[in-house]
Amino acid sequence: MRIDIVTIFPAIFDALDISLLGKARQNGIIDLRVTDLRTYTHDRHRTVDDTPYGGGAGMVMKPEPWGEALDAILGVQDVQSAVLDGDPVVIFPSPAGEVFTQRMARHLAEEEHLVFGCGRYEGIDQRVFDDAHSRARVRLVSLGDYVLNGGEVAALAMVEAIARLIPGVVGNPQSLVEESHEDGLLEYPSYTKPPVWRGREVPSVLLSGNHGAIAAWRREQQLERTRRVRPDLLSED
Ligand code: JDE
Repeated sequence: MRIDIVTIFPAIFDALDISLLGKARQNGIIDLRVTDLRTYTHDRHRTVDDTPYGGGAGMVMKPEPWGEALDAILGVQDVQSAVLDGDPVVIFPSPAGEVFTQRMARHLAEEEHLVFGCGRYEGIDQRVFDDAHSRARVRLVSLGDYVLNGGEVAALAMVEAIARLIPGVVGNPQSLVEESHEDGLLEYPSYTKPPVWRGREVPSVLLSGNHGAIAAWRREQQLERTRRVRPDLLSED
């Protein structure tokens, strides 16, 4: 999979050089490229923002550097050709977007080419999204109902959630199906040695060797935990 990231803070994505994702890049499973938006400015101060039309607090990201950056990544479209299924998906992390889920991560992990556009300030000139729509499948995607200073940290989270689902990135594929959200429930509590630690015992069923009883206990723990902290997950289908 190819992943492009456009940002004014490329150093934030140095985090993707390490651990499992770093290995996947070395192995050629993921072709990840980070573009500094300021590469596509042409003034002495490398300006990427300006005051909002209509007034208001804060600054808005100018359209021109975004247009040039996306032209370089997506290519310039030859007239009014339709946007197709196999076209790149451009994701703008934004509190105004649809909420990112494990289901969305699974779908995006099947794509050939993802582009993350990381906005700063109070957002990006709306025409950048409208223009990108003519060449790519564009989605505004939110991590949740809170505001970050920029899309970078949200993009990092989404890249990690998506990339680990690509075959070969996570060593043991079984670990992908046995985790929170893959079956719509939260994880059961886990224990390892020693059997008693600071007077706290591992639940005896886990030491019983009775695999049926262990599976039933874990399922009950998942249901109880989900009911208690995330009842919304049980009422959805
Ligand atoms: C992503 N969940 C939250 C923030 C923004 C007022 C203040 C800030 C692309 O446009 C953006 C992006 C971001 C950064 O992302 C998040 C986020 N998932 O905060 C703003 C808009 N209005 C705009």
